[in-house]
Amino acid sequence: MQNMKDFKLLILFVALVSVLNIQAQPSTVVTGKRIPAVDKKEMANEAKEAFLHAWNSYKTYAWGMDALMPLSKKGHNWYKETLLMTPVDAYDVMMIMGLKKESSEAKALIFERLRFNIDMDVQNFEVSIRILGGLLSAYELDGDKRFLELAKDLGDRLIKSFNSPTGMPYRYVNLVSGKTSGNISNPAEIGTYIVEYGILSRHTGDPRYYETAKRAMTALNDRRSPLGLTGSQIDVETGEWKNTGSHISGGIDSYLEYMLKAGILFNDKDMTGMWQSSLAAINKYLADLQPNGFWYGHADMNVGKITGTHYGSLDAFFAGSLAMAGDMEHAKALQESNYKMWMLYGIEPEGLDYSKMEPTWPSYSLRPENLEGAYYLYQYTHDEKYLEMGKDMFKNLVKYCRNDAGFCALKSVLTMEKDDEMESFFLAETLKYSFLLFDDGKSLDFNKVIFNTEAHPYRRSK
Ligand code: DMJ
Repeated sequence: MQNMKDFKLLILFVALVSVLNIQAQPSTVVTGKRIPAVDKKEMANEAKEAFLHAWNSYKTYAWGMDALMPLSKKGHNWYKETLLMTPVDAYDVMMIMGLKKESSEAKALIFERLRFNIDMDVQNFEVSIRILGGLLSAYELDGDKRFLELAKDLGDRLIKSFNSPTGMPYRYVNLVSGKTSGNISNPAEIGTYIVEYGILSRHTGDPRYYETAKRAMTALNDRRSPLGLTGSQIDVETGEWKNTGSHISGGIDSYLEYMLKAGILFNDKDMTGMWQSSLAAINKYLADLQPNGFWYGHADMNVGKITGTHYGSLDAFFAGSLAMAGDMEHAKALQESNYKMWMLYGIEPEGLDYSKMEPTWPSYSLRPENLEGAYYLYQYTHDEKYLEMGKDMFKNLVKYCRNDAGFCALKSVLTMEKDDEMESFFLAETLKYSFLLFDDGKSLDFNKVIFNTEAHPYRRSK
């Protein structure tokens, strides 16, 4: 952001866009009374119905496997044996939505089949945010100690990945031998553990998990450039940067999110300090005010000059983080851009060149971040505009992605051709945030929890 004058102009611009916005339905005024354009109860029910359709399809075609393939109408596993990605990721949504029958069948499946004593290499980051994260929120919401026992068993296997000369974790770890691989990693896969590991420490009384995850984040933070930016690839053995491109997108995103969230969840001043100085650098060097709105671009971590105007569905998470950090003006402006990206074709593309408003990567993977942004912004502002945004996005998602056997990712938002994929995060995150946006705190109080990057909620400490 160049200066305050620019930013004030942007706010005026954003206000004008909001007034002229023809896609979001404004509230109607009838005989002096403001009738809300969004029926929250109806929308929460639609989100719940969508969840039931996704879950019942998983049950019918992919029961016991990691994920559903909604075009082939069969399931698939990520590795040689199942880790029950979908049931574990989706369990807390069932609890939150009050789906008793579904949650008890998922719970029975988890305790009957889930085990980690399997000789296979797994991706540390994905298994941590989905499985460890899901088991821990299941434990907090349900109270059954067996969830914690499974989480501890998994945590004790994954923690071996941090056994590198720098303390930053390898990308892959064998669940039995602890053998590691994948020394060229990225900030997200190095710095997205402290929330889950901290919760594991809290419930087991063993500080080792938290300390290990924090050491890795600190090692990464110590290697930021003099401008305060991180690159996108680093060798966890030598600490040498392999790619100095900086941005807020996939590969860096949840590392930023976890500094902010760990600071709040564990009242950790070191984390808050790291987040604040990272945010200052990001706002100084990556924030990009264009005639069509406010975005974050790409720059070299050592130069700090924007050279790439790429944004995308993953970047959209940052509106929620900005709001949580109290940077409301940037948060509101960015959520306007998020919504614009979504409505450009009716569904957002994975990648967008925002200077031309042209997709650089036209697929859609059923991602949650844009709806997550609307949910966060609504929680902090109670401005109905975010309900309207959420309603438009959700309705289009159902319109273009639903089929008779679940919900499908899209090969291209230009053609709306469906793809044979329904990731577990669609249930864990996309449908959870959609439901919570309209449920208005009835099932889960936003102010009492912090979500991990896979939308698993944990209680804030007193
Ligand atoms: C999820 O697994 C998590 O939100 C992660 O941080 C990013 N990618 C997906 C959803 O898009």
